[in-house]
Amino acid sequence: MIIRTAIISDLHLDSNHEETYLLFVHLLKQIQGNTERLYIAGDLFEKWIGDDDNSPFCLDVVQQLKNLSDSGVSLFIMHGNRDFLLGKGFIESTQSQLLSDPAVIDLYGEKVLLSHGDLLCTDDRNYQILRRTVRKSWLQKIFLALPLSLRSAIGHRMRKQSQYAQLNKSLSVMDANPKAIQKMMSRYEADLLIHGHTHRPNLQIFLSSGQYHRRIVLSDWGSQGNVLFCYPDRRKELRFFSKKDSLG
Ligand SMILES: [Mn+2]
Repeated sequence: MIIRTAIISDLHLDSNHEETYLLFVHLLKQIQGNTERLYIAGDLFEKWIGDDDNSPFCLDVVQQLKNLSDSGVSLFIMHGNRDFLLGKGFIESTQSQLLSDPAVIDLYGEKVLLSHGDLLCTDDRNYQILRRTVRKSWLQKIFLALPLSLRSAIGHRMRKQSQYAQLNKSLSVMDANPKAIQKMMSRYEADLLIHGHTHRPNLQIFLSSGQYHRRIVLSDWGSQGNVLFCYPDRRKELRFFSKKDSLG
């Protein structure tokens, strides 16, 4: 039997996008029995306004992930910029483990740095200020104490504002900054960084302090899904797939 680890990011699951949801269900089915760990490197959801959101869609995704955990796949979740409010309730009900961002993970003896990727977009100063603000725990406590309907409305408005702000930003401002990449990798002494967020799938090899470093960027999901399979012989395989594709 093949043993491997799967890494995904930026699914942006939303009750309005059935196609992506079906790809997600397809992946979970395909990896059962042949994959020992699944890492979700942020933005599993398009939005998350609190673990008490009992909409049928949220409950269903939680159940799907719980079934995966029950089948013996270890599940690791990292916050993205859209779902950083995933909390204890979600982690407990899915039987997953919450990772810090970035997180050092051991992939078959290889030290790998996993990050959502928004921390690397340091050229977007306004975003970094917003990020620091919304991640303050006192602010999150106040937000989570509001009624769900109000949280939903606030989330919707913030999303609209962010979309509007993005219209005026150049593509390079919203990409990962090369210096920020090198800084993060040298701080954690890792020569492989895997992240998502920028929606620009990439494999980059670069020289830094006399050593080769690698960066793998996962893509976002839409009418196609994508998953990085990591094998014990250190082979990595980035697979783009549709519902018809076998991922065994
Ligand atoms: Mn993101």
